[in-house]
Amino acid sequence: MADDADDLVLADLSDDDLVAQMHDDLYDGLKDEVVEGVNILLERGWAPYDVLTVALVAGMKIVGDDFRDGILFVPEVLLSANAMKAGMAVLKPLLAETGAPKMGKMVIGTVKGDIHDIGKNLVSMMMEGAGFEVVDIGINNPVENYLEAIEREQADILGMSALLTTTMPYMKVVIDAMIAKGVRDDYIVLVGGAPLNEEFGRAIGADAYCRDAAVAVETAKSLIARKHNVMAARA
Ligand code: B1M
Repeated sequence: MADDADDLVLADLSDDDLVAQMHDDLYDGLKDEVVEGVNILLERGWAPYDVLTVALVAGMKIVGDDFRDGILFVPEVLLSANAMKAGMAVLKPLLAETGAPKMGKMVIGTVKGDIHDIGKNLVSMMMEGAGFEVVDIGINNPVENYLEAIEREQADILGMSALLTTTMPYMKVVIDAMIAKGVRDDYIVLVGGAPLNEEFGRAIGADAYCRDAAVAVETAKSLIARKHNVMAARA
């Protein structure tokens, strides 16, 4: 695949062929080529969100499937993840550039024991693009990090991400600690990550499970609006 890629002029490809090639390049962890592909699609007038979902997220899905099936291994997937991040870095300022008024503040982080951050970064980007202020506390966060950050930042929303079935129960540890501290109802708690589902979100006491970044944005908007309405009614 790499030899073919050497001869290939990405800019000469049709949109469909370019997207297919970008999926291959993402699979092969070819960071520069992925970035070049992103720039070409943008120059052709693609919306940043479409580049993100059609070229990058869909490509990463192929990587994920082959990782699951034992065709790809951690080192290869790391290269793909780095290529994905490089492509996302080009899109980040464009997605955040909507000039929308600030909607609220979210602290987001991946839970303790878990270092997956691509989905969390994508949620952060989309939330910023929708006008939210986002404070990203990174990966592998123990409960203390979350509690300290939401208080320090006076956040409206706490977002937690987990990609492993072994780390997703830690979200409940965080929510239980919020309850014990008497601050649970001061925040909207949103959770997400591939192994979660709605039932899990309900069972651990989150306000909502978000299937993807777009759902996270819509859910955050509607729950923030509801919170503002309740506060206005109380005033
Ligand atoms: Co990991 N890994 N990984 N991995 N990895 C998975 C998650 C896995 C499903 C692969 C598989 O087997 N099919 C599997 C978990 C199995 C399970 O728990 N049942 C797995 C495993 C096993 C592991 C290791 C244990 C492997 C090993 O070491 N033997 C290890 C664990 C390390 C650790 O965390 N302690 C490991 C390591 C890695 C890499 C380091 C190589 C790399 C991470 C690089 C990085 O993130 N910087 C990696 C990757 C890339 C994956 C896959 C292939 C892709 C994840 C991803 O980035 N998806 C993944 C397979 C898969 O998910 N199909 C896999 C793209 C991303 C856009 O989607 O993260 O789902 P996602 O985010 C979405 C939604 O879920 C949602 O919105 C996002 C955007 O739409 N969302 C939120 C996510 N967080 C949210 C938070 C919110 C709201 C929505 O808050 C409000």
